[in-house]
Amino acid sequence: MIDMLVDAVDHRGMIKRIFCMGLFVGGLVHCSAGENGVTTGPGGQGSGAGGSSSSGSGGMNAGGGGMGGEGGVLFPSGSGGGGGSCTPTSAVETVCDGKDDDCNGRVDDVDLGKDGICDCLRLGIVGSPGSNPSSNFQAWLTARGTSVERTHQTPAEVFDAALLDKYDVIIFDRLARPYTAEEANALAAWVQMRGGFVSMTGYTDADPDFYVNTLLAPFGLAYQPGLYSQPVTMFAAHPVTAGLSSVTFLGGYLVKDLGGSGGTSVAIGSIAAGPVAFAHEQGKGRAVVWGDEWIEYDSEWQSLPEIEQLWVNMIAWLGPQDSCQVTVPK
Ligand SMILES: [Ca+2]
Ligand SMILES: [Ca+2]
Ligand SMILES: [Ca+2]
Repeated sequence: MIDMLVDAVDHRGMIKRIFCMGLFVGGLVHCSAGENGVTTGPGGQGSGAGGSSSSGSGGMNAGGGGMGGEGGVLFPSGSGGGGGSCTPTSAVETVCDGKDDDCNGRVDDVDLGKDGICDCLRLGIVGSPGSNPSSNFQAWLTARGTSVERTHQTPAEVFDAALLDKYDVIIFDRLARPYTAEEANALAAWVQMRGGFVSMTGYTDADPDFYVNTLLAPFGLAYQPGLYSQPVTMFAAHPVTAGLSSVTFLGGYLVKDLGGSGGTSVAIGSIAAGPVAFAHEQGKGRAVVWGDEWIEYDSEWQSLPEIEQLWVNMIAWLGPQDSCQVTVPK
């Protein structure tokens, strides 16, 4: 908790100094009541710290900090940890620089196309594309403003912290080899810090389909042998499944929660035989394990808008929680 004094305007328009206790990490500031029981804190008059995102008296704040209440509890917009000292440098966020340019409480929330995918996101695809055409998938990601790089299409490439640090979100596609426990631990450490990944499989109904299990080991999740083909229609309520009713699943695998990861795994999508999708949280990072690869194929993009919704949902959920958080369109 941090105590501070702020200027506020009373019902007669007089500026007075009131006492506030702030929990800045959570964006919460509590101000003691003024003489008429109504107080405003930083941002409450559109002229305090937080500035451009404020909206009128009464503690309602238009920024990312949420809604303020009546009677002295305010949720200022925050400022990337600056405790209300944010100075806007632009009316809208346009620069990927680790700073909250527009002081709305979100660092690098750049999304010029308003497509729900942050333009500052650095996305890596590890492995080769599946056997069906999927060029639309990569083109779609690039068109949404993210940087997209495909890597590890050959077995010799090094998988370590230096590679992982180049990306915010990684998509595991058709892998060229199994990975070592050391490499899997590097992935787990990256997730712990802030990384997010989605894994796919189901390419050939052969051993290479299970290479990715070597990387999933620290997360306690594993693809199970036995191919299934039926649309995924059972979804748990989760940010990744919002708006979904049926998603293509052709020659994919069940996913099993083996436990023991130190994180939390939740089944978010199932077919009649069992779960085929899990959402995992560990430290400051997240993962989605999806039992099939058809969600990357052009044929599905062209015919099923829910596939696009799934990807927007996944990337938004997997992206770093301390920056690049943009609004997902419904
Ligand atoms: Ca911002
Ligand atoms: Ca910025
Ligand atoms: Ca975008």
